[in-house]
Amino acid sequence: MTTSSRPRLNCEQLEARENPAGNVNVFISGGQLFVIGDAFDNAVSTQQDAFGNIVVIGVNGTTVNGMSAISLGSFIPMDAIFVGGAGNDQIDVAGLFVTRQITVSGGPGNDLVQLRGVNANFITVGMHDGNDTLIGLTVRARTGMQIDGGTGFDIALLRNIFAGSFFFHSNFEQFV
Ligand SMILES: [Ca+2]
Repeated sequence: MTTSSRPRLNCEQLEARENPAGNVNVFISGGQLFVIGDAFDNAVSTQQDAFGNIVVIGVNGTTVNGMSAISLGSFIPMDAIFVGGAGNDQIDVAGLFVTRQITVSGGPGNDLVQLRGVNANFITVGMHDGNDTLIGLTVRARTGMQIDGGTGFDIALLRNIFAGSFFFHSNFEQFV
């Protein structure tokens, strides 16, 4: 773990203030957890604790369903889908366990995606357009993991990654 990129989630407040921080729409449908950003610069952290409680927290002024944070109670999602949409988004996922798949889409813009202590059968990350950063710390993809940087200059910082049967990466210009 390096310290160079890790504090970014909390240290871009000045930049974030230049644009509306927007709202992230969170809902559960058919056992799937959705965390969907809007066209602005969203910063959001989804965290699950050891008891299974899931909270979604807005960062740097981003709201979550119009509030600063929401609690979803204790449950294990079948899938979890994170979408940044347009804008320079920061998507943090910590401690999340899902039975099937975690899917993250940064969308256009310079995005930061951070996966910390997550566990899923499949993990798919698409950073899409922009100069993006993917941080993966203690990630367990029980069957496999696929990450795509998309266009732009994309950086991946991966530590303690387990991918059971496959690990595919494409369009990352730098691994640090
Ligand atoms: Ca966005």
